Amino acid sequence: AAEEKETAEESTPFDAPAIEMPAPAPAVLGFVDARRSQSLNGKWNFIVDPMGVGQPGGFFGGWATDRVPVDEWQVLEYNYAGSRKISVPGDFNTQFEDLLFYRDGVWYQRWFDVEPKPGKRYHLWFGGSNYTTSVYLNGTPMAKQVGGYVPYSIDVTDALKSGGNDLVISVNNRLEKHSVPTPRTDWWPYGGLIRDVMLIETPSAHLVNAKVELADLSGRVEGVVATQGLRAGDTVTVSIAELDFSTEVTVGSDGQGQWTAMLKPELWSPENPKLYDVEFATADEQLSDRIGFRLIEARGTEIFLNGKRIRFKGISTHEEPIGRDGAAYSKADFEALFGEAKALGANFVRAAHYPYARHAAQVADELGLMLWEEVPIYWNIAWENPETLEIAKDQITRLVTRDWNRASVVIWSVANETPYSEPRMAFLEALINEVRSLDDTRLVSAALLGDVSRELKDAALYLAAYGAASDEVSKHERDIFKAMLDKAGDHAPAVGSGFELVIDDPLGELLDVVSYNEYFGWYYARFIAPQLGVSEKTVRKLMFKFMEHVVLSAAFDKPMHISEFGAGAKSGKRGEGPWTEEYQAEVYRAQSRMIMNSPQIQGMTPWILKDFRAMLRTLPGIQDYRNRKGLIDENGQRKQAFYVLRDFYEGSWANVE
Ligand code: GCB
Repeated sequence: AAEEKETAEESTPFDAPAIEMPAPAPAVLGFVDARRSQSLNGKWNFIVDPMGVGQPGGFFGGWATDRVPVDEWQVLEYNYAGSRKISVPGDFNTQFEDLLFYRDGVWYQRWFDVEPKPGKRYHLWFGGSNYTTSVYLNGTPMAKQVGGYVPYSIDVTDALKSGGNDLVISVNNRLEKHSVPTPRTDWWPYGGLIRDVMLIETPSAHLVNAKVELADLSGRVEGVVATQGLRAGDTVTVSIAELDFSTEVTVGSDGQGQWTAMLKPELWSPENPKLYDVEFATADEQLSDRIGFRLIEARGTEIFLNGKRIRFKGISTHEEPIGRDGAAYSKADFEALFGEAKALGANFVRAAHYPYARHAAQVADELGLMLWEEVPIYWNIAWENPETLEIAKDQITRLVTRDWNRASVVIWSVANETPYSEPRMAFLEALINEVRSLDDTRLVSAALLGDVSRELKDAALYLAAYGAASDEVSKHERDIFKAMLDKAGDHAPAVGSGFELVIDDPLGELLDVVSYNEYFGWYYARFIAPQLGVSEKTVRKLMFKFMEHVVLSAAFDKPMHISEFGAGAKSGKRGEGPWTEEYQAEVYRAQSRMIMNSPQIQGMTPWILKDFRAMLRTLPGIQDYRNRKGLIDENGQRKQAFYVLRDFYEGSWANVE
């Protein structure tokens, strides 16, 4: 029923009846790259359905099977074979010019051959599809997944035919007020089968997933296995040949088992991204993964990796490759993207604002980049809608259980820029509890917004003090500043005294790292200028001086991270003022000074590595539907600020203390 609501605005006499669609398997299937599988990537048939008439059972016949008319007399108003072809993986928005701005229903169809073997189970596995996906196999409705960006699988053993199988998938990337995220975001939620699709074969008794983690610095390693079809008392052998280690884990009646051992592995770090081949074997199968061991901790206001104090020298990203429009989906895509982060001198990447393809964390593991992973709880969500909370929990559960063996992942972020309210606190607390119950070995954070209007009011007065003392502003503006200071009386700040900005969002209490997005040098000037009644140019110039005296801190005895700052620049645009490379570089210089003044800050991930698709960025000639805050443009051309940040990471910010 929900499917119909999402695809048809109002009901007509021709609507399809509601179909009950089961949900995909609740547990994420681990180790997919090590399993026996058949790739279903490649060219699929593709129909755009802006009217939402493909639902099976309706007047228009339904498009859940690949039908062809028996003769010229039979009327069927759709045809897969004659429709256009689309590449999977790959979003549909960027594969066809007419679909760039499309946010609605589409249908994918392909045939595949299989000879199912007795005693095996077959799982259709999706790396992620955006946003509402319904899967039909040989005409049978199999499952519906709501929410993009996370992996899911469907046991299709009973619906498979020997020989040719007709696979039809409807995907709708329309977002609603209650979806996660909501329709308005500063990125483009690319629609369709954006990631790998596989048919995975497992023994009927099989390993579903497993977790392996370093418990403490003595070198103790702990693990959990989750199986299906095994009987209580059956065993899973976990071995790491390089450490001469092997153990038999006995599973209980719930199919789960635990183990612990003193392994003293060589630890993973950005300098030495050591990974071990870890093997999991049952009587019927053998799976393996490359796993690293490391310990991440927050103590007081500091962060420690493997017991050593560190700083996150980071950069934010979106899931977009360099030099190609659309969603990134391959190892090569992430090697190129994260390779630029390495070239920047970064040891950390914030994978904003939603779960990326599984390759992202694999590549980060190999390159030695610490990773921040996030779910799309962005701006305002329907905090009080229980369905919304379910979707959010599904996102974070699937993300965590997919990547909990990736040493690179050190932070789970549950939200970005969510304004304070009681329902928001309850929602995020539920989510944080969910994360901690699944994985208590990583840090939990959220990018906070702060109390911007209060901050800007305080900052305006401070800027007035600078303006009153400056001979670079007009006499008229100086008079405005002086009048303002007179009015403030004793509250008027002295030039050069520290401007203290304290982040006290109560959510900070629930987090391990208090992260803050701030836009000094970019948005803030635009809001302060009209408040003061002076030109934006004046405010922007004063702002750079003012920023040297800003001290950021959090009202909690916890490490602080600047999860965003940035400024827009059109690649190659030179000169003075906003949108030039020089201006963006100046913002980065001023931000570096500000961060050096703020001892609680242990990490930063400026916004953002690469220019990215954002349909709310329309300015012609400059933005053209891209956010231009990248340090490189969409083709990989580096801007001046890239080098400013690299110098900072290799210089003043290089070492702790
Ligand atoms: C933010 C958001 C990010 C935007 C960025 C911007 O605070 O978290 O998604 O893209 O600002 O450029 O405005």
